[in-house]
Amino acid sequence: MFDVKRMNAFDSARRGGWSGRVLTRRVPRDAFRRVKLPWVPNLVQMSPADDAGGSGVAVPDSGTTVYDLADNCDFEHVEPGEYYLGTVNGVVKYGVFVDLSDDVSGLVHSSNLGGSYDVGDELVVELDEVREDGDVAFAEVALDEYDVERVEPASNDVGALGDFVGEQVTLVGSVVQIKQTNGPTVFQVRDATGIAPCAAFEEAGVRAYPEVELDDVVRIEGHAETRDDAVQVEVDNLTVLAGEQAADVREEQSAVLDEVAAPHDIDPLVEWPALEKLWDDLEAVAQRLRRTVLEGRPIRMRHHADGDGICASVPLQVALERFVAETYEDPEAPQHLLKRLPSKAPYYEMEDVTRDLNFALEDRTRHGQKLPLLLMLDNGSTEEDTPAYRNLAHYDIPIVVVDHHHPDPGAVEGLVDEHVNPYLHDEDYRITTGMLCVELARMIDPDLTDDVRHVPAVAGLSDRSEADAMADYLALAGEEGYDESELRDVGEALDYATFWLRYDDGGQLVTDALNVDCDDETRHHELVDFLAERAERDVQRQLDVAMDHVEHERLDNGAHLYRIDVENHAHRFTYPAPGKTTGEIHDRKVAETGDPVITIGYGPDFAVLRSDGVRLDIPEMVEELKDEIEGGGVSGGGHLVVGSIKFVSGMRVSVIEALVAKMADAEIDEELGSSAPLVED
Ligand SMILES: [Mn+2]
Repeated sequence: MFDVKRMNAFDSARRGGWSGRVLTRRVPRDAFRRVKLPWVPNLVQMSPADDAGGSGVAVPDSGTTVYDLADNCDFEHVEPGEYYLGTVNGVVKYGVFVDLSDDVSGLVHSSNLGGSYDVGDELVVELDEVREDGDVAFAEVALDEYDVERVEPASNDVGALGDFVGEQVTLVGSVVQIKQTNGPTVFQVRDATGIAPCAAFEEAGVRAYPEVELDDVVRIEGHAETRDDAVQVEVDNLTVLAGEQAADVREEQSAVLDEVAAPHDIDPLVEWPALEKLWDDLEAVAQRLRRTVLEGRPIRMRHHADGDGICASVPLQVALERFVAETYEDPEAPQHLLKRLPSKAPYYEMEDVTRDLNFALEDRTRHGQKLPLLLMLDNGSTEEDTPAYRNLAHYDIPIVVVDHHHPDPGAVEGLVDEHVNPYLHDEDYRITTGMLCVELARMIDPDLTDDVRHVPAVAGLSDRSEADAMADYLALAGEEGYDESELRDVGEALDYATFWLRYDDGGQLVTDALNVDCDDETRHHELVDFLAERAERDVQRQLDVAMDHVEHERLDNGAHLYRIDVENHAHRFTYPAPGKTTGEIHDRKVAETGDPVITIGYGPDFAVLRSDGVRLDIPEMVEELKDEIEGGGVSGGGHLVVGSIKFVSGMRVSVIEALVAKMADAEIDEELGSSAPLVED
């Protein structure tokens, strides 16, 4: 029996001989690929180092490195001539079997063994031989002093998991969702290349790894499998990384994510200096939205329930859906992470925000999702939005606004994270939100371009934009086969569909009507014809009745005033609603008279106002009426010449009388029209 000291890291550490350095060696990513031990006869036949008195045990110089393989290392990590920590897992007559990792084991023949060992003992070995049958033999190495270096396999990229189905994989990344199913706990784990579901099973419906929280950096060892045609990792082991290790991962991945989130560099659909002023702002939003997707945060879109709002939100939704699908292995991710909803009011109402918040908190509880980012489109710039924003501020819900309504920057500043608005660049409503968001959608996914060339023209016509660029946008839509009347029909069809959809997003119906991500062009045209025809018929029906009840008077300033009781002299709860009915009557009277015209459509407790050629200031008038009509309960607003006002029904006569008196005092200004609803001084 040879008296060879049994050396292992623990013993030498105890004797002070171990440097105590535990390093992590990076192995090339390719090295991870798990391979069956190659059949290479006698390829690796090592000659032992200096012989220790014929024992067969090599005694190298001191100060050498011994590698400690992580459990999920494989034979790729074993190199001839290097030293490894092995653990005895079996003792036989002719030697001992050692494990270097879960997958790397071999025999140390007694001729290569210095001492006697029991199961569980550690010893340092080197590769001795790989036999023809694939069996591996090791030889013990006697070391006085050595450094232990930990070897972890390089982690896999989520984006390349599909190449490793059926194989062992390691992921390092952040947890972006923790969902408890009736079976396993599913952790959605993000690295710099994508997001993958990782299923860990404790017991049916029981939370696995309860210590893991959202945003933790984790290391997952498991197997890549396919489930419903998508890649999923079956977790064997999950470790939460802490301290510096986690910080390093975060930093490294964050830098890559910034690059991946960068918006695509696109050329605008038309050359338009006014739009160019907003380009940097749009790119910042594109970056923000892509980053939001990469971080696993849901996005909730709220848009004005009109043609421009649809033209803004639908292309963005499609672009984001495609980017989510690219980022996530889970094919259902787009429907879980993106929600688009119309807002009936031209601002973010308490009713809407309460629903959104409730929904977000429920998703967090039931599906372990992060709280969403709120994306406001074609509204959201004004003081009226701020109570809802303040409610969201109680939670981690960032707000991004893309709008072209006249903003109150002072009011929303500090509440919104990004705010794109032409008024912030000395431009105005003529750059519609649909025009802005088509470019934004293309920055997120440029492949969408062919689908959306006609959309800015629809948006511009729906919102009566008088932009110079409208000619270019109409020409662009012309190239796609749309003439102006068809584009107007698309806008009318959207308006009509949105009216009946009420609080629903309309899904495929709306994408078919707009012809974005629509797989059947014929259906699109037939649908638009049908909806636009119905819309026109309904408007005509409404006006046939209402026009007989329009009251006319001439105001002191010479303007025509038309009044219509939309509650009693128009069909209720049908298309068009009071606002549009009033607008249609107004447009007809403007065309008929060619003079300055004001139109009031009133119900029991509200009035809708439109004016052309008269310098009204509706928000100012509302403020005055609030003070002047005691007990009137007056509220409302809008823009200079388009707006609405609410009051208590018992005070209607007083409120409208006072309102008309103010209108009669207003200056005539032929330039000011409601076809340009948001023009200000
Ligand atoms: Mn708009």
